[in-house]
Amino acid sequence: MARVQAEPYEFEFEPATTALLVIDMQRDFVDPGGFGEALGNDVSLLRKAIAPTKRVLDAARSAKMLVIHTREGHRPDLSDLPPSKKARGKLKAGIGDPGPMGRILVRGEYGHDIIDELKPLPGEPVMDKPGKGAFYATDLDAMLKNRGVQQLVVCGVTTEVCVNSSVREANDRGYDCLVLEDCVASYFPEFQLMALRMIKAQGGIFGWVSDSRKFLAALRS
Ligand code: TIU
Repeated sequence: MARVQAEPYEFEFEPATTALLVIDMQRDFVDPGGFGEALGNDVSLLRKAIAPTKRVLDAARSAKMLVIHTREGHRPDLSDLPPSKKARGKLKAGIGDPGPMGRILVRGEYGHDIIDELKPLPGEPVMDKPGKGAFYATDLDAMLKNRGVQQLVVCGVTTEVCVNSSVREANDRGYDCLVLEDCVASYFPEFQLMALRMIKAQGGIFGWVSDSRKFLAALRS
């Protein structure tokens, strides 16, 4: 059993029944010149999560933990894109339209794929998800249950959107989530702070919060 210093209290986990979930570290959100930046966001805020997430990813692989990557995006025919999601924001170039890195958030396009720094290894599941939450319209829950996974260590972007949605979905399905605060990021510093506080408040209403250094120390000991 590994023990991580965390808030609101210590997080205990068995690496064999814990998965690392890396959420939506896609070029369109994280890389300069992508969709996120085109919307006026400062992607350097998101890029701070890359190096610590890489260290966590390497350690999880060495510990033989299950590693699952997610990508937000849609089928090329957009048949799984709700009209409400397409219309939201009244964007000139929105989901499905040509963007700086191919069609925006469309599967198979360059911008939709995971950044080079955190490239999945062969054999690591990559879950394509049409929503913000990683459980909605995916087989993530089945995949975790089939492997006996009960706990999740969570990295990725953005903290208040896809990370928070996924952690809430996981919580309702009976998983314990540990979110590593330096491995998740938001375009909005105040949302980063509050999204993490919401998870760990009220005795860990949605889960636990720690950081990469404490997680790595727990895996080493
Ligand atoms: N992955 C994810 O968080 N998708 C978003 O659209 N995030 C925003 O913060 N917009």
